[in-house]
Amino acid sequence: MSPHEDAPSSKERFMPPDSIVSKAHVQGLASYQELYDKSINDNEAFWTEQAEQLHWQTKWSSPICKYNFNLDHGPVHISWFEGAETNISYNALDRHIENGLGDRVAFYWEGNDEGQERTVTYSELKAMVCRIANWLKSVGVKRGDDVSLYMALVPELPAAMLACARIGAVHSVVFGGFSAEALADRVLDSRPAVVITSSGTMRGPKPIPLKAIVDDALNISEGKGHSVQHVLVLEQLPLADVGASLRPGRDVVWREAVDSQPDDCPVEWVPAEAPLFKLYTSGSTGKPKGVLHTTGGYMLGALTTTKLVFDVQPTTDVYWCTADCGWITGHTYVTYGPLLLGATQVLFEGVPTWPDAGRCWAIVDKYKVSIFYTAPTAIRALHARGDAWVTRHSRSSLRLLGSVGEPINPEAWRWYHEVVGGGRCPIVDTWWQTETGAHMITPLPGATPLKPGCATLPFFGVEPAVLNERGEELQGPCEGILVMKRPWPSMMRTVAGDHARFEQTYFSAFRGYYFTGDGCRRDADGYYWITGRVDDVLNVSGHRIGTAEVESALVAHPSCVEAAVVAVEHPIKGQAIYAFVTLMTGVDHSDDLRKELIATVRKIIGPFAAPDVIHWAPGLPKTRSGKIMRRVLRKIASKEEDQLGDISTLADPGVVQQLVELRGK
Ligand code: 6R9
Repeated sequence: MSPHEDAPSSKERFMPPDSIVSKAHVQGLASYQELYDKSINDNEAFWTEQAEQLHWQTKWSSPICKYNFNLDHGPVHISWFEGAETNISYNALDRHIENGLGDRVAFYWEGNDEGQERTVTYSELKAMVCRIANWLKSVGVKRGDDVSLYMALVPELPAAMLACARIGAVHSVVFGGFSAEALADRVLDSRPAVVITSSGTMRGPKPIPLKAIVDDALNISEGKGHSVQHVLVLEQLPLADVGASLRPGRDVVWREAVDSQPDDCPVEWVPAEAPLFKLYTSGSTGKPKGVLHTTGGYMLGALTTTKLVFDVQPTTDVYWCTADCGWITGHTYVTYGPLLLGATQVLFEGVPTWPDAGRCWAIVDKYKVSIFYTAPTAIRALHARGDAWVTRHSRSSLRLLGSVGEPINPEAWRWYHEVVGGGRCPIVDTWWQTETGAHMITPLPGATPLKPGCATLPFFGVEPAVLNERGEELQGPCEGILVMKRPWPSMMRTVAGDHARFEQTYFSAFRGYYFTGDGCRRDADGYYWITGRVDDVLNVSGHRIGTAEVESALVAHPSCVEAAVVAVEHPIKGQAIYAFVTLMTGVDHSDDLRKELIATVRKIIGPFAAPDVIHWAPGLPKTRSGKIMRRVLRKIASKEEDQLGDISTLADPGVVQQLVELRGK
């Protein structure tokens, strides 16, 4: 038995409320189990039935899925719906309009500043998508060509993604917070002829000069041998205000180039396995890899998970996912899933703390948001500002909450549940990855009893296994490495341009399995608790401890708002635990507090997990998507900050110097 088996959190249960169960697509655990068993025992029948919800111009041939996961048997390959033709833009737009839903709101857009708002219906969105698609065609973009997008979260961004998909082009969205160098790397890898961007925008109080960054990136790319032919610029802020200029012959403004295009553009019927998009993501080594997703399977994964995990009722729900389209969450749960379902959603360009920490809840009340999906890092940041920012808003429209991106510590979970959700909204803690394309391990709101901090059970058709380091499958309650035994429709197909890297990263460590890179614990109820990346597993005196578990224990202390744990070498224990701790606003650090924090970890996990060092951290080094960069923390902890390597992807590189100064304090 794992030493953490009797952690208090594992005894807590939150049953699905009757009000949710009675309307849910999947009602009760027994229904989930029955459907899950069917999805595993007759995978073909299950996915065939689900796929009937979508439009296929040509049907697939049997079997629905062909694959090889085992490198010993030849190259790894995965294909779904061979022989079928479809188009995801048709399924997300035309299909609903043909069903009479053209006047339904697709987006309530809320800008960075209060008072900036737009409403876009499905018909209007389709017209916008067609105009962009016609412009793309006018500059020569064809099926299979790459297009890079570097924009803020305005309706034109998902519209541009759908425009690419409409004509069979492959989009590659780069988050509008990446630097010119990072953008150049991605442009050099996918070599697009066209880049779509905007002049610039505001993020909180800060102007972001997107076009100027694109210019810098394209200069770098040109110097390295790739010239982009066309840059389309949405004039969000006047060009002059953000120091942007247009390069004649290459750059055109949206108003002139796109607005005059026809409102209709026929869809290109593409094979189910036609590439839909590339999305660059970092691994533990090397430069970011272009995760490649294809059309048919991804479309089905996005649709079924959005429908069943968020239990979206398109006629009554208003759905809001706070992710940017620059991340996989924004691809699947902003652009594709909700539109495939015909849902109405909020698109928010700003940040949760601008102009104040109540912004999210003001938006929830304004649009009567019923489903809200965000990341633990945002939840902790809002928690730190205190309850009053939440409780001054009604939030009575909320019925379901979601979490994604990292393990959510039970303390943050409980705050989200009790304070944000008023105790009445289930939380779907969705575990998945850029590579998986869609939710993999997640509760279903009308079916799964919840345990705070637990991603619970596999989604339909997903067959996880837990391995030990020798690659043996563990049975029953256990702790080990999370792998997948079979493909699911929305899984990545390759690393763009580097299939060997795909095989090496995901299929070489354990033959016959997809390796997730995450560790997990399976409890006696068969629930999966993600313990964090296996590269972050600590081994203290022979005890395996997930960084996330220690972090979660630290955050359980009322003064601690965020914690990040790394291992440092220890002569006797092998590794010692070194914890960076961020305190609630207004709390001062002291030796007594240090002792209390250590005592909290001893109490929640056990004495062996007590941190040897507590390092006060006013902020933590994070990527722009909010993931803590433990690599940087490890260097600071081991006094090797002279060997930090590349920290250009940090959201705030200044945090490093602050941490060095606080060492030993
Ligand atoms: C969707 C997304 C993937 C990694 C993944 C894991 C962590 C994501 C999680 C979670 C615990 C959850 N992760 N969701 N860990 N519980 N609910 O975030 O994709 O950016 O590729 O990150 O994030 O470690 O392996 P991506």
